[in-house]
Amino acid sequence: TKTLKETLQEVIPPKQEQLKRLKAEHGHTVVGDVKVENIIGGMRGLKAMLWEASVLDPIEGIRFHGLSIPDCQKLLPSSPGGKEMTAESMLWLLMTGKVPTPEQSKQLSDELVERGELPTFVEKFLDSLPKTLHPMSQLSMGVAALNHDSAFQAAYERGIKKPDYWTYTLEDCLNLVAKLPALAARIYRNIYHSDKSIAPTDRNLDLVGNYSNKLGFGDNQAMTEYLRLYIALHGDHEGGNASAHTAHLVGSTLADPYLSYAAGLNALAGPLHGLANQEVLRWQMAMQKEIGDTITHDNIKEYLWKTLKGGQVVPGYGHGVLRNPDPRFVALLEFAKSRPELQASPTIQLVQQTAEVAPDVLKEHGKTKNPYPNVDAASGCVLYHYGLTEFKYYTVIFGVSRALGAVTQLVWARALGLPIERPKSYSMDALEKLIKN
Ligand code: CMX
Repeated sequence: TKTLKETLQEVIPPKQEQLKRLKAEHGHTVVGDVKVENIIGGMRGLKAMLWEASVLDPIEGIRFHGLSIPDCQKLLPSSPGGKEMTAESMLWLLMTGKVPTPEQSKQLSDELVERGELPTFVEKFLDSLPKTLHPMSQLSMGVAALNHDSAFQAAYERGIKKPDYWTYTLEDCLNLVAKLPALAARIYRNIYHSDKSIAPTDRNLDLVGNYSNKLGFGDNQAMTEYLRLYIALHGDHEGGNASAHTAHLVGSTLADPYLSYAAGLNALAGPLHGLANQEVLRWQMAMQKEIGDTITHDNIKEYLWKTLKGGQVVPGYGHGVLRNPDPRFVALLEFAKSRPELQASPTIQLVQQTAEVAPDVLKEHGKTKNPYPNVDAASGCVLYHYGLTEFKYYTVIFGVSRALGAVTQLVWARALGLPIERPKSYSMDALEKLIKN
């Protein structure tokens, strides 16, 4: 059985050749044009990044190396005794473009478990932070601190050649993914349950099994399975989203993977991006409080209008690219539908009913280009039902997951020798001059 690194050693050379060919034969071929609206509209719609692992279709949603979410659910190995795909198998797919065998997925699990311990100084650092500091700030600081032991940074200082960059980057990336569960769980336990000790690492478990254990939910198999699905699904969402793009941009300066991903996490912590899953629960809870026990479509509609008329966005709805319900939202709700205890949950029912009403209200409101739910509309309610009720923590779980896609790109960017990112900017005066000419 080939390891992840050995598999990468096989798949990288043909891709390097492909890039060389594209550059030599088509470097000057025009594939699109730039409109003023792209420049002033956050580069929305501008196809100007290289990203191998996933493609987001506005209607169909995400595909990982061509595989849809249902394909991945069918093909990617699960953990022993479980049904949901593991984070390791998703990471393998993203990195190599290949579906791993169960043995390969298990081997990667074992390798990550070996790398999963936190340096003592990082533990002490996390323990010293105030409980009032947002969990996402703590996560980003913890990840940045891991760069103390960066293999890439040490090798760069020693002096290495460009073709060797990716192997040191891979080393850091695997260490980062491996340490994230311990880091993220320690933040949760420190802030919300500092009275009990954190479960030790179980060498027989996969990454998310250990994460669930350390969070304190290891006894709840359904919760652990939900976390596996959640973390695999949030792994990558094309290159242009704010967290992925940030990690990629910072990585292009040859800042090591820890610094690059810490930057990505800071982007994920914005309410228009990953923080929306925290915001959804906060908003749904406020709605529940206001409308009480009798939840009707009319009550929900009224609350939606109140939010919109108050000048706020409806969290969990809309998207920069998607123009249909997010298939990740669909997959997470399917999980909820498959379990009677989740079907009976008032929080989940409220989320489901909101999804039935909100699109029409948002269409009538007439602003958003996509009135349908995105992944954040559903991701928190199952966590809430199973007892992870501290919703300020939710984006941290997203952050554990999004590392899968971000590190994949860091490895590939170094393997392909991609340059430092440096787009050109215009002032408004310069744009007007350009338009007149
Ligand atoms: N509620 C109310 N208004 C919304 C809206 C929503 N859910 N979504 C978009 N709009 C508004 C925008 O604020 C914008 O208004 P202005 O013209 O006054 O600025 C208008 O509709 C057009 O926006 P758009 O082109 O449809 O959407 P964008 O690509 O600019 O933004 C997003 C996309 C996700 C930031 C936006 O839909 C939003 O704010 N949604 C709510 C927050 C959310 O759920 N974010 C999570 C996204 C997924 C993720 O990254 O995790």
